[in-house]
Amino acid sequence: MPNDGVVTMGDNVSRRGFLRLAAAGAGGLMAGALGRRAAPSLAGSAPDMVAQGAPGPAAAPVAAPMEHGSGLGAVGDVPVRLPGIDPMRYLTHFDWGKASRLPGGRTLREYQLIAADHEIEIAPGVKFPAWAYNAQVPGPTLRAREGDRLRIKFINAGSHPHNIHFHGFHAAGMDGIEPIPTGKSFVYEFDAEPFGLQLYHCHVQPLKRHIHKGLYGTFIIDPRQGRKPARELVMMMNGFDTNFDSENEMYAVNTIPFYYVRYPIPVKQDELIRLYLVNITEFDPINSFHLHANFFDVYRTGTRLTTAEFTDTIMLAQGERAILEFRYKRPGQFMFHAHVSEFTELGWMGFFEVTANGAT
Ligand SMILES: [Cu+2]
Repeated sequence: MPNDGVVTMGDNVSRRGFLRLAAAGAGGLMAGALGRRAAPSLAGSAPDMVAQGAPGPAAAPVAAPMEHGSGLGAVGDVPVRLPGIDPMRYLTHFDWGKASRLPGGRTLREYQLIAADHEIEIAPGVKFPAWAYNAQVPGPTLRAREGDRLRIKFINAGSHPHNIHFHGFHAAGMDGIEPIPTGKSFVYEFDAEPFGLQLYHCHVQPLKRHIHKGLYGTFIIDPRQGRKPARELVMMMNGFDTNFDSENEMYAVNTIPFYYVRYPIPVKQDELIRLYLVNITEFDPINSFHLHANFFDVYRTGTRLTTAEFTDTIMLAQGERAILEFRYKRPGQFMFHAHVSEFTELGWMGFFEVTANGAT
């Protein structure tokens, strides 16, 4: 095995094995749990799989010791700014489109989404041959206000037919189920309704393949009257089947496993946090979110302004969304993670770093 940290697809190394090795290097906390499933071989996988690397035992990158002292966060850094998967940027970056006024005063918002093949690195040495909108996974978070007119130009620059299916109200011809061939484009146009936390994704068959390869994004329609000022964050719960055996080897929010363990999300004590939570995880029927040392108000799909649920754990099926609102009463580091324990151990975990009031 080469000791440059990369092996080829011919080597019998699995992603689970990779994480197990890395976790063992980081203190072994998760080693037992990670080894529960039999390690599938990479040999004989899907034909479009590119060479995927995984570090050998001697070369396994090990997470630096963290203040949490737990040894969590088994994988090292990946160059997130290069492949369009910067999880910190994704949290707060909204694409409002190019706005203009229509006759009569309504706002027209114009967006452009280009589907293309992009290799992304989701853990050190682990390359995933993604299909991505605008070269990022997830795609950009589109944002509009209730009643705006939306015009989305879709260009298929990928190697397969793709399209965009938007959740929401629209005409049958705008439903995004017709495949758009490679090299072609299509303009989707509809009104922004209903308000809420919506979703868009490719709807070409086989659907699970087109979605899990990375063609999905969030689509927020603000109510006309707006929402209370808050620190707004977007979290897309996703997973990656890196050896194409129809089972995820890694889980995350916002693509990179354990990213927010290594880089906790900064928030302030007492400030209102509004979390736009979406589950796009393929192959597993549910995903979930659990917040430590706190509870949150739930606004399912964000389509009502009143909450009917106050809890610390929420379960979402694939495609389901919820807006969660909460505040931290105390400073410190607080964990959040899937309450499906296996997902947690395979990457879906993070921390909020709550700064005390008055602290700089
Ligand atoms: Cu597609």
